[in-house]
Amino acid sequence: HPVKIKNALVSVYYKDNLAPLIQLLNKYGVTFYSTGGTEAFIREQGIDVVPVEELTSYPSILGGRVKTLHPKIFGGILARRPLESDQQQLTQYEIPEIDLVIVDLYPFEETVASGASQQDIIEKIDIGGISLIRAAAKNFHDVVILSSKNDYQELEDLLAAQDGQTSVEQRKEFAKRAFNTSSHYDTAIFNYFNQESPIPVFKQSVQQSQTLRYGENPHQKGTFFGDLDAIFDKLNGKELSYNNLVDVDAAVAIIDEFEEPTFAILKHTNACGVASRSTVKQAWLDALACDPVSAFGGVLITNGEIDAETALEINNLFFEVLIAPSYTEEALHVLTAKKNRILLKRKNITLPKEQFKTLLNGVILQDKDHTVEGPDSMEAVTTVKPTEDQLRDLYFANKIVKHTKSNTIVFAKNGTLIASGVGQTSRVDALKQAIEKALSFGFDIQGSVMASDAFFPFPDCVEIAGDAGVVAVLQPGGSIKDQLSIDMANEKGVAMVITGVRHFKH
Ligand code: 93A
Repeated sequence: HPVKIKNALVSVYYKDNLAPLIQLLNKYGVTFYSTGGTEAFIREQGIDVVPVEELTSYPSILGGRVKTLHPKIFGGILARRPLESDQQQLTQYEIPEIDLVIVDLYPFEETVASGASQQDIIEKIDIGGISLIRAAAKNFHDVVILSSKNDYQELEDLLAAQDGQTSVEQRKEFAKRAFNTSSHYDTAIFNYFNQESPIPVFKQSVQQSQTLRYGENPHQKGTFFGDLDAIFDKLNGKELSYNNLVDVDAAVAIIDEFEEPTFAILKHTNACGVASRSTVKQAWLDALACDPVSAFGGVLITNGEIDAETALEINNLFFEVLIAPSYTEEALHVLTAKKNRILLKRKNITLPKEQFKTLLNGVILQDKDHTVEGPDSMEAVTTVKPTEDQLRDLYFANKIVKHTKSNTIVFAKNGTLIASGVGQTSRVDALKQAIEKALSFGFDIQGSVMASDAFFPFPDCVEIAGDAGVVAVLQPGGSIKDQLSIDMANEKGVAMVITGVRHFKH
């Protein structure tokens, strides 16, 4: 049912954006009740306002700790309008109905971040404001709650369009946002008291959620909590599915390893093509050549601009998603011809450094795998030392291996992924898969380098790799039988480097 606003309680810490809303409400004849600073602000607008002290017949006490915490205020917010007994009590105790509450809470997080003293931080735990928000949101049936300055404009628009009224659906939407504000606020306070293991607060993830068409499979339900618009501009295509999202996440993670123009093609979160070249187009052609069979229906990502020429090449492939930081207009013209394919333009924003995983009846929170060892962190342990070119390829292979499902073996040559074995239950199987794939696509393994995500428990992998033509091997080391693998490398004339850092991806 539509509600016309008669009385508003306004108590905001930051006053930005408030003036136009107050002016508009004033035009609709709204009566304002307000706390100290806000009251002064409203008066400065030339608008009349009733101090809460006048309503409660109580001063603000304890240095402001108790300002609005009073039945004359909460009664007017919480009273059930349709309930006769509530109405009688409002009359009996001379409590005005409050049908709009605007609160901007004490800036708790900001105060913590500023390095303020404990005393200052504790004072910024808002009690009255959070209670006003909860009360008004609970009574959304009759009350509008604005708990963020981002919502002021929206209410102005609604009121202007609806003759000063709001609908119950609109009030419920504001109530939802209010509980998001209050839960976020309390999580921040909890984290301050619990600094050893704080709950990460993804501001937008809670507010923004989207129901997916389905989960991993059509019989599974799925919802994404997050704000894709903050990361990408979607330029074309259908809605991202659960599996698209998982692959897009993996694609973004791997491409961010590379500085030079690089293209990566992913299937089921694993790279089936990666190449670094002097141009994006050449990177695309060489990434595709790695495994054109797997590339079908894949997720494609680059760190450079897609021009028309590159677009025409990509256009030959059926793919699900393409991600790039920019596209020329001609490239977009080419690529948007097919309506379903998803084109994402990546924005320049930093993603969270941590990740969640659910398991059993809980969740794991861990740091993402940030490190990747370059030539400076590679200790050559064999008689034969890797050449400069081989070191560069080992680095390239190491960047791919850490983003590929374990157990994994990656072959690379000249800044190109030659083949990989992915997600195998034994390292030898991963190696054999890599060899077989490389050969089946006509690659000469001779001269390739090999990276392994974890150590070799036995010398067999090095033996097989050496026989296949691999010239340099990267591994973290750490097996009690490391020496056997090193001896085998020496026997085969293969260079080996040890990084000391394992990159499992389960
Ligand atoms: O210290 S409080 O928790 N006690 C209260 O009763 C109370 N009521 C509103 N803080 C309280 N507020 C907060 O005061 C609001 O959330 C808002 O942040 C601030 C507005 O104060 P002023 O209008 O004096 O600037």
